[in-house]
Order: sequence, then C-alpha cells, then structure tokens
Amino acid sequence: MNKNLQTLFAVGLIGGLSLTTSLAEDNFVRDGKFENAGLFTSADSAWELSYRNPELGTATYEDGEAPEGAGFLRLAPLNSAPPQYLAVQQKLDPAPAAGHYKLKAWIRINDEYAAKMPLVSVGWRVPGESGEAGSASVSLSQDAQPGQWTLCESEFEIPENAEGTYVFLFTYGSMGHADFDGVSLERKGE
Ligand SMILES: [Ca+2]
Repeated sequence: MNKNLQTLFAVGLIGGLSLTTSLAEDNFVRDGKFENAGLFTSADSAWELSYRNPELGTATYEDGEAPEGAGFLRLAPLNSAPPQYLAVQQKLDPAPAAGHYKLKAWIRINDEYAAKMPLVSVGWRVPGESGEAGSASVSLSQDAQPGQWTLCESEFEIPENAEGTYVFLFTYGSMGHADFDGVSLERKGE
C-alpha cells in the first residue's frame, strides 16, 4: 500500500460517518489545509520550495485561525531578483487524468505585500516533439483587501497524456507576506 492510499485510508477511518461527501478522495493536493505543522516541516512533506535558495524568502507553517481548519502556509518573499518569485510546489501523485477540474485556494496578503499578486497554479507537460506545457491558475485580484482571506477558484481542463503535473503557490517581490490555505484540485463531472 503506497503512502497516498495509507493517508486516504487513515482519513476515512478518522472521518467515519462525518464524511458527508466523497470529495476529499477526489482532491489531488495533499496537505492543502496545512492542519499539521509536522506534515509541512518533515522530510516527507508533500510541499517543497521550488528553488532551494534561502535568500528568496521563507516558507513557514503558521498556527492559528484560517478558513479551512487551523494552520496555514505563509510565504514571505525577500528578493525580487531572478527567478523573481518565491514558490512552494507539490508533485501530484497520482497524476490527475484528463478531465475537467476545479482549482481552489484561500489567499491573504498583508499590508506590506507590494508586487504581482500571489497565485496558485497547476502545471503539466504533454510529451511529444514539441514538449508542450500547459497550466491553469487562480490569482488574488488586484483590489483584494490586505488582511482578508479571499477564496480564489477556477475550472479548467487537463488534456490527455499530461504528465509531471505540479501545483505551485507563487509569491513575488521583496516585502510582506502572503498566506495560503485550503488548496485543492478536485475532479468535476465528466
Ligand atoms: Ca488550515
């Protein structure tokens, strides 16, 4: 039994009858609610920095109230030099099959954040001569109020034969921080 199946199995046992829908099993993002500090900081965390350069900023697990259970992820970008972003990523394993999906994330910035708005992106590539890559994303709107959690949602198609599918949480700039919670990618009806 691989680790993902073990996790689903454990969730099923703990959730028991309180699970009112099967959506949790359709979510391809692991630990997107950031409910467990150990999951984020341990070596087998689903999330990792896109660039392992500490000068780009910090990624921290934060305790406290959040839209989807206690705990959230905070990215504090400290450098606007190339690659011009600070991001964490998660390889989606198993990879989502072709189909229609909904990407969802709660995002919040603070007053000091002053750069391109944070975004959550799903990216993949389709093997072949062109090595075609595709992506879909949700972004906090430009008029979002600092200090306020905003739910960002988008629906899109993942094509046939997509592979190497990752979800990314991006921030930009050199000031302030952005918080993320409830990151999910769920398959919709055919
Ligand atoms: Ca949470």
